[in-house]
Amino acid sequence: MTVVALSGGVGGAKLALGLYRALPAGALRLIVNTGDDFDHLGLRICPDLDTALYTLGDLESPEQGWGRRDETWTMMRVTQSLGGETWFRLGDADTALHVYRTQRLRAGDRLTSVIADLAHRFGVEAAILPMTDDQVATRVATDEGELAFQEYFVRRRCEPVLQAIRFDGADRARPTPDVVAALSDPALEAIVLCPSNPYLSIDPLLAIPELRAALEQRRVPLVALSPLIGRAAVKGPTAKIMAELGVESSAAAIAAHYAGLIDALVVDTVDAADAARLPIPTFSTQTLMKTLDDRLRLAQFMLACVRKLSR
Ligand code: FO1
Repeated sequence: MTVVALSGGVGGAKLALGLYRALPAGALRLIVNTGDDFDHLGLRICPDLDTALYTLGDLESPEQGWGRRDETWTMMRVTQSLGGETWFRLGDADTALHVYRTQRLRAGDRLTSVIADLAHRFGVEAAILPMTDDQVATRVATDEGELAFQEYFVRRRCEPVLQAIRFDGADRARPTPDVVAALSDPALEAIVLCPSNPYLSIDPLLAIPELRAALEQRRVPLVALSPLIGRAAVKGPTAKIMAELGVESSAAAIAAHYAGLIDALVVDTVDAADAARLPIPTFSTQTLMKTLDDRLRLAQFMLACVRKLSR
């Protein structure tokens, strides 16, 4: 039995960890957004992939969710003293991973095989799959002009008013053979949309034509977990972005955003009444993931919902 989950960064990785712990070794195939990836200080940075690697490898920084725990910051401190850029915080151990990956990519290795080797090194018994090995770059149109994703998200802390989002290269990008294989695996029993920001982190995945088509041609249920609890996002700028996009920050808006794609939506109990009125099956439970047990329980709940839909 296998399960495919689609994820972006920190929020999605929480559910991914729950699924990882809930499933047998090797059963989870995590398809991860690469639209946030960028070249910085001469290094190829892949934030959502690294958050997945560190989180499933039990190496992530619990305070931040991204980067590594027990980090040291000599490289950043000396970079600062040299007048280099330090707005994107790179710890020393994290930087070693970026140097290693950049070297491998420059040698011609596919991102997918570099990530697979790193997952193996970190003892991760799940497939962590870049959505594509091609170049896709999320770019954000704002009242200050168009910004590259990390410029907007980290350097400007999402302060500019967001007007539109585009995924440069997505229309030409191909899903990797590993992603296509995971979605056509006869042992596949469920597809889960993790609670990453739909507009910034899940949409890049859905913008790759053959990936979206593979999802639409699925023979198993596809269930999404809403990233909102009530009118607020659990973490990050989702509610602000939805307001700026003119979208009501509600479970109904999430269901509408994924309309035609998902078979069911899981919402928090505070949204159960709203969700009951939605045109698709909905399930409600406590969706705030504070502890590891929260992550495991929510993952088990999502898989139980899939079983109900599969009957
Ligand atoms: N996010 C921040 O808000 N500030 C940072 O300095 C930062 C550094 C960073 C370094 C490596 C990495 O893998 C992720 C990092 N992130 C940082 C998070 C990252 O920008 C976001 O997690 C994703 O791009 C959005 O999901």
